[in-house]
Amino acid sequence: MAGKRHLHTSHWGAFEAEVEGGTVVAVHPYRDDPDPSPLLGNIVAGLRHRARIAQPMVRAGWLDRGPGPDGRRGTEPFVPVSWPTAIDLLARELRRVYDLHGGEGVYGGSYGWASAGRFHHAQSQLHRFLNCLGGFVRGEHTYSNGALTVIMPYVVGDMRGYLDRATAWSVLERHTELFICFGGIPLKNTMVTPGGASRHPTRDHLLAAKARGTEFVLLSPTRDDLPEFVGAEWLPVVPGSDVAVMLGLAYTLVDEGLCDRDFLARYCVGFDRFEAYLRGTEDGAPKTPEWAERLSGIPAGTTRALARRMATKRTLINANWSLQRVEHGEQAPWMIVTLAAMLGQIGLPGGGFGQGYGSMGYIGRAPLRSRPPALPQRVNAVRAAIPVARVADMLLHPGEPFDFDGQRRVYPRIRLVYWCGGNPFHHHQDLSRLRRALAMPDTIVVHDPFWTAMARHADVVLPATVTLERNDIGGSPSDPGLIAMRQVIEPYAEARNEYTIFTDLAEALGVDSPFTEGRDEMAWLRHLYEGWREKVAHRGGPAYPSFDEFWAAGFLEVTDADADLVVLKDFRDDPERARLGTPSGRIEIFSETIDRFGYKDCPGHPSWLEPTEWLGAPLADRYPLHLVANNPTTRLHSQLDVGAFSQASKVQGREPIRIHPVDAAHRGIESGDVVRVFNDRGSCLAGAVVTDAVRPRVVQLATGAWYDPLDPADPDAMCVHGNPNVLTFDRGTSKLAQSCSGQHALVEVERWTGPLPPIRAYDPPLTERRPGL
Ligand code: PGD
Repeated sequence: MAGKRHLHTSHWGAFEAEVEGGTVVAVHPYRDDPDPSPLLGNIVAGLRHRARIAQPMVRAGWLDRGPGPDGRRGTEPFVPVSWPTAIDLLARELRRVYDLHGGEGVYGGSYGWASAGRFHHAQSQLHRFLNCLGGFVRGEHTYSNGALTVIMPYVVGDMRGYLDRATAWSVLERHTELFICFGGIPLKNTMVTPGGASRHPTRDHLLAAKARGTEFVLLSPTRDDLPEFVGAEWLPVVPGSDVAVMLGLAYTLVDEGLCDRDFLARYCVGFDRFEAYLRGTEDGAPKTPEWAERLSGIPAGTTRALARRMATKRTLINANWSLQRVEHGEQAPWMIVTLAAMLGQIGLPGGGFGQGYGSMGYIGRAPLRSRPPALPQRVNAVRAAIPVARVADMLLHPGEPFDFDGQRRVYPRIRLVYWCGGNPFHHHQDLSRLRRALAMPDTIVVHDPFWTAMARHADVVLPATVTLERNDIGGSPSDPGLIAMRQVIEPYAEARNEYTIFTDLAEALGVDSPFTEGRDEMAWLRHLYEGWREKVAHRGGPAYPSFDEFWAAGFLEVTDADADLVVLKDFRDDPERARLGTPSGRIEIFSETIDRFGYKDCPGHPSWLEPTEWLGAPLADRYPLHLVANNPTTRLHSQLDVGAFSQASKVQGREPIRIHPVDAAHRGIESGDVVRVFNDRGSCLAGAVVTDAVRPRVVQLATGAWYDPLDPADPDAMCVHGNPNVLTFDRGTSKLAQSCSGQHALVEVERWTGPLPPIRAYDPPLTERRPGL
């Protein structure tokens, strides 16, 4: 007999958990989802996996020697302790740090995706708690799209608005004639939305567009960045050279009189400065298609022909966020807007530019008029903040100045790092350097359901529940489903909800009243839902059912959303009335503000700036392969790497690395071999998959295999599992955004002929029992 099914949700979509005898025996896609994510296949195995953290743990050295900088993090055994001991030790350490150093000594940036659920969202819980204690140093922007969110306000006056309010897929499928996809529209990425989606419609939109006759052009080093069924023309661009191709297209538009000069005059500023650059008046190098071909490998004739097609058809130019997660990542998004402005189609249905249609599921979906409920975080009394990806710089260089977005700031000296719901060993670059940085603070605290590498590098480790073990409300700002995420199984071992952990700590520190406001879990859910319902009603929106009715029904269809949006339509209709938030009120192809900053790595107009690591760099003589370290197909980031779907993709237990047949043959590598991938920063093992879906001289190794150092005591140790962030470099995109540039690195690959080290990343660390704790 089948078990009882419970509706629930995850960042990769809604599902039904089938429960029998108190355990989840199967996970089924939500019945109304036309294209459910295969990542659902990872959930069941993760729930009771040995990699779950069973009880609070304290690093033996921290317990014995007390707080302080320590290079032994990640190597010493842990001492299991009771919850009262853990709360007492941690409350005393928090009190010490806040008394001596204030919130400026606490890094609570705690970047990461955590889990779906509006109340138990780990970072929101942490931030609320730390704000009750006096605040914390923040991380600004994201690893996902930090370069984009910093540059776009200078160009179009806002960014959040354009991400949330991109032209709708429903409009694109009806109007776009030519869809230029820099980085493609990989369906794997569109499966994911922070907070989860109840339906995944992107495949259907692409099918509808194709059926209507939309032509697709894919510029990417990997062919499967667009599904085969759209029949795209693949231009296998040299990684990191997209901006050169865009300039070659722009040059053709100017050279052949295909530019919409009226649009540029009416809606933009600074095109003259950019045109001078394009023609080579400044640097003697006209950015012709031939010039672009030398950098990108795309034949000049192809670029010219494409520019002509773009000028005659309703054209949407989309750049995925991967293009801005590289050195000088600000340039591609800026150049996309410039190209679209030159075509004069911005604000028309199906034309103009897009940023991230292939990066995240919510782009192009109808935004709700009232964002779903969220836990209020209170006010942070600390002003200090860093660009989020500069965390290792901050820990290694306290007191040193750095440039960011036109400001000169100073890195604070951090004594305590508190991380909930993120895994820097997944998301950060140059992991040897990160390990050295994590030796600097006095104390590191981590809450996670799993023994991630970050948990292993902490001093106090507290086991968190997963969503199926707690009650929550699931929803996202661009999805029509609000889901009652009812608890369906008991917490694993001694795992607790973040809210319970922080409530206990808040009590011990005397801030329970501002933290809890007297509510327990269910009272909060009721409070958040009812507050949202009232807000919707106040705005004149639909009358939604009461919390009790919603909770009993399990699902609410939210109908109050903006459908069929066309981005910048208002601006096109009346650029004076709908002025942009830029200094000129227009699209800024040349930005006086950015120019004034005087950053060589981000000048006043979009430019080709040669990356340090790409196939055209001198370093390519030693490391001749370009590594694309992109987001994975078989899991969300590093989440549930232990799951069945993720495990099924591994090659001899290692993360698959894709390599072109010519490069493989040259190195004597065959599919199924284990290979060593290396450069000056580090090395990892991976499992070879030989395929012509990657361009020659490109290898692709997704992020998310759990970091597994051969010798945990050696910060430079080889990762035996295939985490590409041992190879990537830890430098900001530029002085402007200082964002994550983890997508690219130069490497060499060789067959691994040594004994195959076991995978230990999923085994709990060594423990040392101490009586009475
Ligand atoms: P996740 O693996 O999602 O990675 O980096 P991020 O840190 O978000 O980590 C989330 C962690 O939260 C997991 O360990 C999970 O177990 C834990 N967790 C889940 N639910 C809960 C909870 O309720 N409570 C607690 N305490 N923990 C929970 C993602 C980041 O990586 C992103 S967004 C991008 S786009 C970047 N992409 C790249 C890239 O393209 N290339 C490279 N080289 N590096 C990247 N890093 C970035």
